[in-house]
Amino acid sequence: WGQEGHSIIAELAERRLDQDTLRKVKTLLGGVSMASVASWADDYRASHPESGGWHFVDIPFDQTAYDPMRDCKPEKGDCVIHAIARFRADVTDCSKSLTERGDALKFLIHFIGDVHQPLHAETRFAADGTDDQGGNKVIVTFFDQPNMKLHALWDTGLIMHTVYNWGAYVTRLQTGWLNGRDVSSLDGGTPIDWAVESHRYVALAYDIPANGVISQAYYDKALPVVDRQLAVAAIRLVRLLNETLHNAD
Ligand code: DCM
Ligand code: DCM
Ligand code: DCM
Ligand code: ZN
Ligand code: ZN
Repeated sequence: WGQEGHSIIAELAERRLDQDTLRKVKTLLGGVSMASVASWADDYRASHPESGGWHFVDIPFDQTAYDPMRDCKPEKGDCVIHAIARFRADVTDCSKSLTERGDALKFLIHFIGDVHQPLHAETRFAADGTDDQGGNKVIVTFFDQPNMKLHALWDTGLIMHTVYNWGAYVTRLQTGWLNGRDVSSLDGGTPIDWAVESHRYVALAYDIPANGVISQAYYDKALPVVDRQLAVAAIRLVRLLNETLHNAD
């Protein structure tokens, strides 16, 4: 996701955390909001290119299961599945400094978001063995915007076309997808389950007209998936933080 998506997930999560967990989160973050640090991992990446692979997992388009040897290779710079496991351990590791644990929390907030972006759980291989880097090499036209990467359509385009200010998207989800919904069956699972579930939406994401022009019909199909994935990411982030920080001091 782009900044907006990450802020939406973090803000929704912050509003749903246990009070005790929220207090610990605020200590780790030095008092600032979760939304304000939700894209820090992207800034970090600019000066630490070796962290680029932490943001996604390359389950091939035509596969349905995760294979760590195939999809999370160390030579590709690791993957989001391993990154979540590592930072989950780091956030309560008392041999680490408060700064290090705070950074681990910022990474967790970001990567639990990314694993829910369908194109961060996928890459599509061509016959020659090259891949499209999670839709980064597929170019579409989105209403008045030509030359948009399919990946960027899902990171930011669909969100920004719907509401310009991300805070309004938080309201949209609270009054829409999340309103009155029993989420107790949705917050379980492992990061692998979340990636495999994200991957189920990639056929829909690649169902683009031959001329590359995104239609209203595509938008109408895609937006409920964006809503669902943003909301579910927040719910799972809440569960993970409540559980991880529960017994920590
Ligand atoms: N813990 C934590 N934050 C701290 C201190 C401890 O998250 N400031 C966690 C780390 C361990 C557990 O609490 O999971 C017990 O830590 P210890 O063995 O240091 O008491
Ligand atoms: N990305 C991805 N899957 C890949 C490669 C990249 O999801 N196989 C993501 C990481 C960034 C975005 O796409 O969020 C742009 O990547 P880059 O800056 O490496 O082109
Ligand atoms: N914004 C919003 N809702 C919030 C916070 C900010 O809609 N709760 C908007 C205000 C800015 C934009 O998002 O137009 C970028 O804010 P930031 O730089 O804080 O992400
Ligand atoms: Zn992305
Ligand atoms: Zn990212």
